Amino acid sequence: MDPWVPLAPPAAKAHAAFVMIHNHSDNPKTLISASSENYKMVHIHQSEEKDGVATMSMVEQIQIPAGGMLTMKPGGLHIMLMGPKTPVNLGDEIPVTLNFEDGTSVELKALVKKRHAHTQHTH
Ligand SMILES: [Cu+2]
Repeated sequence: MDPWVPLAPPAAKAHAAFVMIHNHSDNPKTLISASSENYKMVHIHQSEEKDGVATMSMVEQIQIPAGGMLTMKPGGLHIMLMGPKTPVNLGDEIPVTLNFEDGTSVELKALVKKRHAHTQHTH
């Protein structure tokens, strides 16, 4: 639901994508990877603050309980899109595929929007 990418400076070598994932099934679902044809590499990252310093670490997999929801947001879990193959502009829809452990996948179109000034994400 509501996938989006904050607009980054044109020279940015990576973009973050945020999405809310609802698990409507009766079984837990495990997100294991993400991909995009528009980027060279895609990782799932977790941002956190340690001793006042923002850091990001790679997430191997994330389980979403049956009937549960996973919320990605600035400063937390995000999809890291690295190495854009084409320029990214406001209003673009970036194709992102989420892959789950059970072999299913979900295709998203992440809308490029302006971010709020207070949610900085730097690399
Ligand atoms: Cu990241």
